[in-house]
Formats: sequence, C-alpha cells, structure tokens
Amino acid sequence: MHHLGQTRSALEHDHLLQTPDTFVRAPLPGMTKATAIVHIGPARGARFTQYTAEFEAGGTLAPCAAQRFLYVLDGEIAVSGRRLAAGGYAYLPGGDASSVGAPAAARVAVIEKTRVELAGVPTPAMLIGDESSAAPVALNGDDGLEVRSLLPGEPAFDFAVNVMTYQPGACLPMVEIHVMEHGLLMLAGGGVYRLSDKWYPVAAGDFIWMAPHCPQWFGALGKTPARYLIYKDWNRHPLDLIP
Ligand code: UGY
Ligand code: MN
Repeated sequence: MHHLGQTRSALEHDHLLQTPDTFVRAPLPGMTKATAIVHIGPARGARFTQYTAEFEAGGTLAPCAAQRFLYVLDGEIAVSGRRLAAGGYAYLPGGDASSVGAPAAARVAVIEKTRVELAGVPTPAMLIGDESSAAPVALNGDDGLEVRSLLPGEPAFDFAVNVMTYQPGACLPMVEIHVMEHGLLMLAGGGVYRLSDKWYPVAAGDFIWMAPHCPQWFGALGKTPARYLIYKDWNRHPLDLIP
C-alpha cells in the first residue's frame, strides 16, 4: 500500500507516535519463530524497552537479564509452564531461567527494564495475573475513566503497568506534566492525544512514547470505549533514575 509518504507517525524530542503503517519487524537475538516490532528503547533516551512480539506456533523469547513484563494481546503463551490468554500478564524479575513460548500464533506486548534497586527492598518474585481480576478504580471519581493496576503498588516494583478505559467523551481531567516517562499501546477505540504542543488522532494499534515532562492529555472519541496499556517508572527518587 502506498500513501505517497504520508503517515500519522511523528517523532519529536519528547514524544513518539508510531502507527502500524510504520512498524518494522526484526527478530531480537535468541528469539525463535518470532519477531519484534521495537517501539522504543535506550537508543531514543528511554530507560526501558518496549516491543510487540509476534509469535508463530512454537515461537520463543530468549531469557532476559532485566525485569520483563508481558501482556497478551492475541492468542496464548506459556510462561514457565503457566498458560496466559489475551488479557493475561506476567512479571518476571529477570536473570532467571523463566521460559516464554507460544503454542500457536500469538501477539504480546513486552516491556523490559533494568531494576533500580532500593536499599533493603528485595526484588519481587514472578507474578502472573489477568486484567479481568484487576479491580477498576474511577480516576478522580470519574465513572467514565477507569484505571486497572496490573502490578502491586508496593516499593519493590520500580514500574507500573495500568490499563485505562475511557468511555466515549471521557478525558484526562488535566494536562499532565510529570517526571515519569510512559510507553503506551492503544488497545481499543481511539481519540485525540495531546503530546507536548501537538494534538494527534490516535487509534487501536498505535504506540506512544512520552519522555519525562512531556505535556500529555487524552480525550476519547467515537461510539466505543478507548483502552490503552500504559507503562510508567514508579516508586523511585528522581536522583536514582539516572545511574
Ligand atoms: O498514570 C498516568 O500518568 C496517566 N494518567 N497518564 C496518561 O494517561 N497519559
Ligand atoms: Mn501520565
């Protein structure tokens, strides 16, 4: 398909909008029968890596030295023998022998992050969950905007991954500017995302990276809810974020 050089994708110093028409696929070292769409990583200044892994039947990921978070988008995977279907997720502390494979075709959002240690706080153990078991919390009491936290908020975790669901017409109550960075994958629906001083139409399948302090706001449009999976660094002092 040709779009005469047009795309909604955009790269600015403090944000990236990456739309599916610009995705480039390449396997990462150690992957078998799988490929990766790398959305963001340290090459752009991010302190984490996020990619979508696309598995054929029998595909596997290489073990990871860093912490790894997996969220199943489509199909089913096996994480150290535990089956996860769409909406299932896993936190792996890294540096261990946990295995990740797919018995049939599957797509998985993968976030990898080197842990920022906290004195006296041990690294969490492996955790498996399902989005449907995470209690929805209305953001600032707005029933139109629900947040599901997939990881415990305790200090052992140096990052958070949430699913945010906006009813049509719902929006963030303010333009946020914060020290945390974000990796965001649109799961359903769409709307308008303000990033820095630009407003972008966004839809399911799009990826967004927001650097620390990137001004951000979202309003949902359309007749169905908008949902996104959002990563942020969490629970650490800003002086400890850059080694
Ligand atoms: O958790 C957050 O910072 C979230 N409210 N940000 C966002 O949706 N852009
Ligand atoms: Mn935010």
